[in-house]
Amino acid sequence: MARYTIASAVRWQSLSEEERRSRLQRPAQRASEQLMRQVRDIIEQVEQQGDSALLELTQRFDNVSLDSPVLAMEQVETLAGRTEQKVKQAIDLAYDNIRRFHAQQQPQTVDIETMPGVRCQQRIAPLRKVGLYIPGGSASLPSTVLMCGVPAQLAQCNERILVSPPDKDGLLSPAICYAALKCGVTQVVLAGGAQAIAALAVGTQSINAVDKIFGPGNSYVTAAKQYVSQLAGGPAIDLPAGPSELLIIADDTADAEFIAADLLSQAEHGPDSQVILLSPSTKVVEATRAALQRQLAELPRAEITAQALASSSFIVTEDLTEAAAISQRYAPEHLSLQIKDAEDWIEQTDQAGSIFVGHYAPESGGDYATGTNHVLPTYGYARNYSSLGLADFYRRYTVQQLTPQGLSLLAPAITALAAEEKLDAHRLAVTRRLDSARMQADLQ
Ligand code: HSO
Ligand code: ZN
Repeated sequence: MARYTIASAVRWQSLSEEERRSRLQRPAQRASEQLMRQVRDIIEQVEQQGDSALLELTQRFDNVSLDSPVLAMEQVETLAGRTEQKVKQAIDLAYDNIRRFHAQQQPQTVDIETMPGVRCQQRIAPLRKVGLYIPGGSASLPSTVLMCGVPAQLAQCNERILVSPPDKDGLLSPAICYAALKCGVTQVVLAGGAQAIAALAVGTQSINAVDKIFGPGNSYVTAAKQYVSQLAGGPAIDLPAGPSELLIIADDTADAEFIAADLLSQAEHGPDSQVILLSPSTKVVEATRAALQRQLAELPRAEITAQALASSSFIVTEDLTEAAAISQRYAPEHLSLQIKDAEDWIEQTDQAGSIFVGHYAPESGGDYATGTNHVLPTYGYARNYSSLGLADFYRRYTVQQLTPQGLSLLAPAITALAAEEKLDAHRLAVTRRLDSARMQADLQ
């Protein structure tokens, strides 16, 4: 049996501030200048040559030659029909739960009178055109189609364009096609990487430019999303994305085999995934390290997983309160609370993208089927960003309506503030109305 290096455990109290910081540091993430330059060249090429650039770049990077970057809907249907029955059923169940949970997230409209005659509304409107990026290759993820596609469908975004890199036959997996059809995707584009993001951002002969781009991707995709979101009139993007993370807090009621299984499930995403275990129980930490050693050897993706584990942390804390404070400081993408009365700890550990409560909530449950979204803030952004939800597929706008009475009630405040800011035209836009015969008549 292969032996892998599992990082050794450390006691938080024995670490200096410097060591603590380095323990909780994410691997450097800034896109290198070279990567940014490549991404910019690709985007410019797509901007100038449209579809033909897309085809050429797909040939270069994915090694497939296509006639068109668009996969015809009939083809999508044919491919979807090849989905195994049990995969279809799994997608159906996941779809239902994700739909149920997201349907309840309808953003609030507001319609009130702030003063008599002063009506203010907040209205919402679906984004018209959205792009859903679905990674391909060894990380081809039909579950991500659901996470982006279901809320787009619920919000009724008019155009929902799925882009994903083609496999070696120039196609997409049956499961991706099946999930795409369930979500009522309106167009399927065979393109990956920065070129796919470019097509969504600037449009080509056969692909419309979109208002917002969703979905995770590799460093090229992430850099391209950042780049296009800064273009004048460019699309919005969902979240700043980074490698996956899982932080587990466990006490001596936890089962080391469960903890190990969860840590591995997140570590297998890629060598740069980060997993952290915090526990006041040295016994639990050591039992988990031993379980990892055993379980890891059985995994098909053991090599990748082991690389992620080599940079993971096993930290012994004074108590659960200290563990909670460390978790808040790290702000993980996923937080798992495998402790007694776990629900009571949610508020103290709320700086996380998604929280898994108790011994029977594996992180993979949320990845696929509980109903929550798996597109989540990483890299500490759980402090200031939210998990993907229905609201992200809408925009809000406001409306105000004033009666003559309403305007006369507001007039003293508006004119005084305009005078204070020395913006005379602002003040006059009010007083010219107040002084008008028309308003005097309407006030009667
Ligand atoms: N855990 C990933 C999502 C995913 N897992 C998709 C499996 N498939 C997000 O961090
Ligand atoms: Zn996962």
